[in-house]
This record gives sequence, structure tokens and C-alpha cells, in this order.
Amino acid sequence: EHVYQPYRTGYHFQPRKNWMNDPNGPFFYKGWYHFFYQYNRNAAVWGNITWGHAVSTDLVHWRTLHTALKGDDWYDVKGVWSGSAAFLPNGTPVLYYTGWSNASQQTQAMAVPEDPSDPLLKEWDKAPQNPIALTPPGYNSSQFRDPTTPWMGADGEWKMLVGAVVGEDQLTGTALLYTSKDLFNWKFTGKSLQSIHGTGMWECPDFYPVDLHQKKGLETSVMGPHVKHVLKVSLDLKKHDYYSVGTYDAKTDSYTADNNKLDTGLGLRYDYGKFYASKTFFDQNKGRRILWGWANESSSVADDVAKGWSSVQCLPRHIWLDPEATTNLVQWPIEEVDALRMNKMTKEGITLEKGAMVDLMRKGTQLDIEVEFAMPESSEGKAQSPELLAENGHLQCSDLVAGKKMAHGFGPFGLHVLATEDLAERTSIFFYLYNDGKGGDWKTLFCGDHSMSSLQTDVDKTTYGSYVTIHKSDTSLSVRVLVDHSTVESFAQGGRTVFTSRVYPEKAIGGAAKVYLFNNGSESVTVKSVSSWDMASINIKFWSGAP
Ligand code: DQQ
Repeated sequence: EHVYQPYRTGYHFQPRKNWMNDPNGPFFYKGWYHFFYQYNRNAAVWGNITWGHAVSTDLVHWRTLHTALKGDDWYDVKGVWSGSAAFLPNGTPVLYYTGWSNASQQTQAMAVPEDPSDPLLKEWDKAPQNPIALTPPGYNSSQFRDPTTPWMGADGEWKMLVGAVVGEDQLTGTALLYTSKDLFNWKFTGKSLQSIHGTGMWECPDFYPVDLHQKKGLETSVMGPHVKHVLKVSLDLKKHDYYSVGTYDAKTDSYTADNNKLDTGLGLRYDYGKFYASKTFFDQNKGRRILWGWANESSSVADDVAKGWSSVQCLPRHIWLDPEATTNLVQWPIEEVDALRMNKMTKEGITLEKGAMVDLMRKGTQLDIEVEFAMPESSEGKAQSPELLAENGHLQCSDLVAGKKMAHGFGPFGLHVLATEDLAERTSIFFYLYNDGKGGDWKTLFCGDHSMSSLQTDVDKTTYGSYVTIHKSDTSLSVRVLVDHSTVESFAQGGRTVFTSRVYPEKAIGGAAKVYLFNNGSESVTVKSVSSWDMASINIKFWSGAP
């Protein structure tokens, strides 16, 4: 059983072995955080999907339990697919999921805890009302899935969304609206919360309120003048999670995105790297909303099988509306993650001349690094419009790596992590600022260059990133990078733009992995401060009984 495992993470959630995908139905109950995930108990590839179950008191250290939900009835015998959790009025949690039936049709179903007094909620029973929904006439029964957390509507009835696709061309993504008086008996309203042509199947919708003025999270049913709503969908066609901030009209149960100019009306991405099928939940323990997202592998299926596992969950992220620009959300690793920090090192006031590279004297593959750059002078005070956040930032980053010259730029400057001393391997996270030279606004790109991340040739090395919104009051550009073997999560400007990388260095592993600050731009930049930490490994106590 001893396989060479340089890519297994040290402080991200992973089951002991085999395949994992979407996060499902997270919630907090009787002192425990419950986390479920799409899980194949038999192999490191997708198939035979069940709900794996893990619990934690701090969202950092985990205990896995035996499978919570597996396919054993006609409506879910081929698989228990993604879904969400809710609380009954008496406080008991229930789970909603999609079943893949014996006839390969998608159904919606639910489960209740066998013993609500058990804080670990080990045993779940399928509800007698199952299936709670079958594909409505006229809809595609193989594109009808992923129920959301229900919320209480203005009419006193519960509402829930199920992702689907409609239209002759099957390209109009939609979120079908269901209602219920008791959370057990559901009916289709015949309506959608929103539909957008050209987006294809909407997987894993998520719909929730955010406070206009506060970082604190809101319980899913909260409405009112201080509230905006977020609709997130996972686009099967693009394999990315998109969201919009908008207005929910509770009288008509419709939702309108505030900024329709953005690409698809959904426009923004939580994460410009590997991050899919995400799900938020309201953590009533700490009064915040937390986002979980799945980061799939970027290596071959053969590699997954050889190492015996596939995929990680990103660190849970605190998520809220940017108080300075209510057009977009901000994400930050939950504060509990900071408890893993060790051996802090700080340096201040480093000038990075053109072409400079500075060794941070920090080695290893479990790191947390925060860098604050002084805002390059010529760009200071130049605001950027939210339209700039649209998806083509990704293309701009690729152009940069290809060496295409942009007019009037600062950078690329940033960090190389998981880097060998000769830079034969390196994962580079950097900023690039430019304008058109005609007095227009500056634009700031935040990019991840993975082209040199591994000497291996059969791993995905796509470059990604996007624009970062810079407010007039910003005096620095900051980045936080969390390195964990094959997973790197990078947050710019306090979490306004984020991307997750999966990388597989061959030489930059263990003590050979170094960190450098670099400036490959033509102008010098100043590092106001850089702090770095080693990150402790988390404790995951794996279930040892029957799966
Ligand atoms: N994964 C699940 C589906 C969902 C998809 C199946 C998204 O329910 O639509 O494993 O990754």
C-alpha cells in the first residue's frame, strides 16, 4: 500500500482514498460541522456515486464517517448525486439530493437523520415521500438535478431550485422553482427563477442572501432592504462556477442580475482556476456564510489510479459582498486556517528592481505567504470599472505568458512558489498593470502561470487569472498564497479575485521547493512587507469500520 505521495495535501480535506467530487449539504449542528461529498468508494475515478460524510468542530481537523447516502432504491440506485441541506422548523437537519434512477432518469429525493440526538448524525433514512420530484413534462430527464437549500418565500411557503436546461437547442440554462408547505411535499411551480440562453445545463445552483453593509452572513431565508441576492450556477459547458449579484423579487419569485452587461448575465467567477460545483452554507455558529468548492486533478486518469485518489476540496472560504463595490463578492480562507501557521518570518521594505529575484529563504510545500506591494505610482488612484472583471482577463494572462507586449505596463511581478533553485520548475503568481497609454484607466491583472509548474508533460499547465478591481482608496496591491503540495490557492486584494491551481512538480517537492519574489517588468516595484509561515498538517481521523 506504500505509494509515493508527493501530491497529497497536508491541510486540505481529502478522504483516505478514491474519487471525490462536489461538496454537498454542509451545515453546523450540535457543535459539529457536517460536510458531505460526492464519493466513489471503489475507485479513484468517477462512478457509483454516494455521499461521503465527514465531521469537524473547527472546519480544519476532520473525522470521516461511513457513507451517509448510497443508492439503494429504484429512484437512486445508480447514484446519489449532488444536493443541499436544510433545517426543519424543529431544528433537525434534512438532506436533499438527486437520485439517478434504475431507468437512468434524474429524480429529487431527501433523507432524514435516524437519530437527531446523535450530534454526528451517522445514520440517514430516505424519506417516505421519495422521490419528492420527477422531471416535469417537457423537460429533459437526464438534465434535472442538484436541489438547493430551501428558503422561506414571502407567501410563507418554502422554495427550492433544481438545475435544468431547456429550449430546442438545449442551451438555455435554468433554475426550476419548486414550493412546499412542509419541506417534504414539493411541487413544481411551472416557473424558473432565472433562465439564460447560451449557457447550457445549470449544475449545482446556489441562491442566497448577502448583506449590503456587513461582512456577517445571512441565514438563507433572510430578505429585506439591506439584502442583495447571489445566484451561482456551475456551467457544465465551461466547467466553471459563475455568479451574479442581483435582486430577488419575493412577490413574483424572480431574480434579476444587477449588471446585465456582463458576459452571460452571470458574469463573474468565484475562482479563475480549478473550482467547481461549489456550495455555500450559513454557519449559525459564527454568523458567517462559508463557501466550499471542489478542485479536480490536472493530471491524467492513469496518475489518479496510480496514486489511489482524485481531487481535493478547497479550504472553506468566508464569503461576503464587497462593501466598496456591491457588484462582486469577496472570499477569504476561514480564520480557523490561521491556527495552522508556524515559524513566522516577516521582511519589510524590499525594492524589486527590473529583473530582480529575491529568495524568501522559506522552503517547503505547506506554506502560507502574504505579500503587500506598494501601488506602482503611475497607476495610483485610478479606479477600474466592474465590467473589467469579465472573463477575458483569463485570455490577457495567457497573452502575457506568451510574451505579447502590452503598452505601458508594470510587471509581471509577484511570487514563484514550488520553485527549484534553477527555476526549471516554478508556479508563478503575479500582477500585471497596464493602460492604453492614452490616459485611460489602469487595469490590473492577477495571473497564475503554470507553464513551468512541472517537468511532467501530461499535466494541464493552462495559464489563468483575471482582473482585480482596484478602488481609489487602495494604496497597495496584496496577495495571499496558500501552498499545499499539489494545491495552491491565491487571493488578490483581500479576496476580490481568486484562483486555485493544481500542480505536480517533480523536483520542487519537500525541502527542494523554494519561494522567490520576482519582478520581470521594466519598472521597479516596492514590497512593503512579506510574511510567510509553515503550515501544520491537519488531523484527519479516517473511519475504520464498514464503508
Ligand atoms: N456532479 C454531480 C451532479 C452534478 C455534477 C454528480 C457537478 O449532481 O451536476 O457527481 O459536478
